[in-house]
Amino acid sequence: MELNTFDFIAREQERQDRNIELIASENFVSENVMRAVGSCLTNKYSEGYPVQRESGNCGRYYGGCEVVNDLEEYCCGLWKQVFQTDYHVNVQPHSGSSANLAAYFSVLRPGDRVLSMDLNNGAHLTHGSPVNFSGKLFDMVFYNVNAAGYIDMEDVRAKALETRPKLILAGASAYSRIIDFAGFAAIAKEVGAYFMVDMAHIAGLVAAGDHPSPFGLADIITTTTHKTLRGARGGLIFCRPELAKKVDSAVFPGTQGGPLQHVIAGKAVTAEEALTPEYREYIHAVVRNCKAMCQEFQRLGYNVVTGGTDNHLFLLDLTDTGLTGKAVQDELDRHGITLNKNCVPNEKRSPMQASGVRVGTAAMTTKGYTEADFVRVAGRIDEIIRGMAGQAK
Ligand code: DSN
Repeated sequence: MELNTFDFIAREQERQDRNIELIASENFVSENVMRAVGSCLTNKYSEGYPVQRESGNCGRYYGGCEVVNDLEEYCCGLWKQVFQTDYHVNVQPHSGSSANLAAYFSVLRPGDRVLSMDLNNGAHLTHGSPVNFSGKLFDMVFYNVNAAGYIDMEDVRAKALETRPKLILAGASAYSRIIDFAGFAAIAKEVGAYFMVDMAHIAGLVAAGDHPSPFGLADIITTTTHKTLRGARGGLIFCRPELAKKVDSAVFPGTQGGPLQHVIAGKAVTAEEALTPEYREYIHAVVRNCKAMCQEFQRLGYNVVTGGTDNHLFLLDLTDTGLTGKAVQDELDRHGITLNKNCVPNEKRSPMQASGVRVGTAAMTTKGYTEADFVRVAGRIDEIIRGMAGQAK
């Protein structure tokens, strides 16, 4: 029988049901998020913004926007509640990368200098990687992590004083410790730089009070809505009210056309869910589970970057095993355990091989896993690693 698209969706559903999902940036959304994202709102064009937004914009470029205007305003209001902030919010970015692109363009011109963390030390591609628009468009300089893998705040300050960036960026994709937003803000103030935070990974923890908030400290804050926030796939930008016009113009017409109103509806459902006491409990469990699993790996003799975790993820440094992160990722895939290879600080291998793996607990906590379940999975991963190429640890 001939295949159709729904055969692939059924296969993927089966894979998601069967596998143990430890990719730190993934999660499982609710039926309501699915319903919103799969709704009739996908049919609507709505370039522009609802007229009453703070930025004094000129409205939509299409008729028939009365419902989506209300929806977008509703969504914005919910996200302000989630983070208990009076910052302006733009809910239109299609992704975290789009949010970062627009955030940069709201206050920077091509060639301006940005101080950020290196991809190899745990940052995101859009934080200045030479293969990404960020590294191609801006003059990127990087701060380091120290020998233990912690962000080196003395190095941040020294680099800021030396290079005088126009913007300092904090945030990461593979960093397991609390980020000192207050320390970054003080350094940005000292050198007269904008301070931007990409909180995509830890946004759920910020919402639940399990990580210090960047609100009140950063000028611009970007996030995705599908990682620890457990919602529709997309991005958000928050900014101080005085930057609202610049940020809105940088999203539309600067870097995007029509917003995805079905995704904005999904983001609104995500925010409704993030405002519940159950969501806060969920995030507390994610953090608890992560500590338990990380400690089990350490008990089993593994080297954990920074020696532990404060959030929803940790990095195993596999250098001592002689195995690459890629080999371990592939072997775990064969056993139905899904995670991703990751560079470790002072990485000697290419990012395609890498010397570590990143482990996250957000997705399986959604499926109901407890600390004991994560400890059991750590033991299973250890067995598999020990079995690889006779590499007993
Ligand atoms: N690529 C994502 C991650 O896995 O962390 C970040 O956007």
